[in-house]
Amino acid sequence: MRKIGVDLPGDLADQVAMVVKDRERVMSKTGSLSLYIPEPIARPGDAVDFRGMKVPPAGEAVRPPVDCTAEATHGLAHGLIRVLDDDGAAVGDWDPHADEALLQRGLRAMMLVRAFDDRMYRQQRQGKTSFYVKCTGEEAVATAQTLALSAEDMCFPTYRQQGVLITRGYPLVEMMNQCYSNARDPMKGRQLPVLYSSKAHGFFTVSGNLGTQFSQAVGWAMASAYKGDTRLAYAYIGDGSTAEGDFHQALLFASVYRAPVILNIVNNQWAISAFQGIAGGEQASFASRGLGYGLPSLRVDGNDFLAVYAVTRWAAERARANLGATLIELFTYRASAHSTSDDPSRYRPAEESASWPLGDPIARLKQHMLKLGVWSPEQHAALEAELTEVVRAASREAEKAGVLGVTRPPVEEMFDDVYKDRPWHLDRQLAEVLEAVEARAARASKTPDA
Ligand SMILES: Cc1ncc(C[n+]2csc(CCOP(=O)(O)OP(=O)(O)O)c2C)c(N)n1
Repeated sequence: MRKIGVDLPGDLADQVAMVVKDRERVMSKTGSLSLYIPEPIARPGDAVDFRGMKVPPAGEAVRPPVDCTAEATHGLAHGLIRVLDDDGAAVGDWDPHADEALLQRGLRAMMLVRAFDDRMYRQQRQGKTSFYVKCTGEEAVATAQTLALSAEDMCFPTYRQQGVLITRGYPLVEMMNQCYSNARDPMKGRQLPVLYSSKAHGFFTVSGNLGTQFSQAVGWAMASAYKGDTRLAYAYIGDGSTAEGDFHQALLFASVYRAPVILNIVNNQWAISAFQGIAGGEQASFASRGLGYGLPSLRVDGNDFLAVYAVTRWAAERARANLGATLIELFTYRASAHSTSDDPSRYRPAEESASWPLGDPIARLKQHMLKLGVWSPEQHAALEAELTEVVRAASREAEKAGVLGVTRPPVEEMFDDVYKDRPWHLDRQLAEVLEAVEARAARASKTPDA
């Protein structure tokens, strides 16, 4: 490998060597300039082989003091913080020593999210909602992080963090009313089904425009500090969405003003059909992007509930001590389709999800609890049955207010909650809408029965 004048740590040197080798390969083939187009390791029909993926042993990562520099997190940004080992034991510096109550809450929250997702996915297939997004395989991300933070902290989620709302106790019936676009839809028909919002639960309105969450969270966190408040912000972005400019602007502001914010990249390997390499994940870890902005940056096994919980506590402690922002990459796998509109069998092997080397977050926490002797297979089966019933009951309740196309929010509420005082032009539009509705009803009443 060509010498570049500085001694790089092992991982980074490997990555640089890979890029240089690749360039040499391309040049030798053609003799002229060409572009490199990243390709995933396997496509439908190919054998799945994750042997090339580096998975350091659990417990290996060192936990630095919270007042460390960004440079001190170099190894953590390129490595992988793991607590749960293959036998389900919690090991190493990052073990948060969770008590039994926390383990129970975590497992319940993750299982409830999965039960909710499974039912809503089926409801979409039955035509009761137009659209749904699951977070299967990623349940530890939103639940562990929310349990690690205060209920007062402000979340800026994407559409895949329904686990935040569920962990904070937002009623499942309300989520379903929105998904069903029925007469009790709390968003009154002005949002897509899964783009929830709840001020009371510190859950900022989910935006369909990717990447906005990061800059909004940093601005909110700066305002919190400016006002002398105690609340911090936490935000989410997908691996694909880190390619948006908002990501970089947010990191810069967060770093310069030491905003009390936790910036989370959920690297679930796929951005619909584009694999993470298209957003630059082959060249360097997503977490390592924070280092260039002077932000302490951590890369964590996103399917390890305890590791996710521990890194979030670390980042929160930093933020609350006015030490500034932390960038966290949650390394995970999107086990389900991107959404109900997607068909992953068109772009990745069907077995890829089951072959993910870091397993399933629910199975891993369950294994840990069984090992500790605080859980049993019977309790697990009973909880699964209980949560299925909780979700079914909520669904029955929501369906009383109708499902997609059967009822809808009252049209006269269409312009509410947009401005504090409704401006004249919206008053006029409302009058026109009501007139049109009345005219249609009058026409319908005059139509003779067929
Ligand atoms: C600004 C913008 N560009 C494109 C889209 C279309 N889009 C919706 S989801 C998605 C993929 C996002 O992938 P990622 O950020 O990795 O998050 P994930 O869905 O995997 O959680 C795209 C391209 C959008 N909604 N907004």
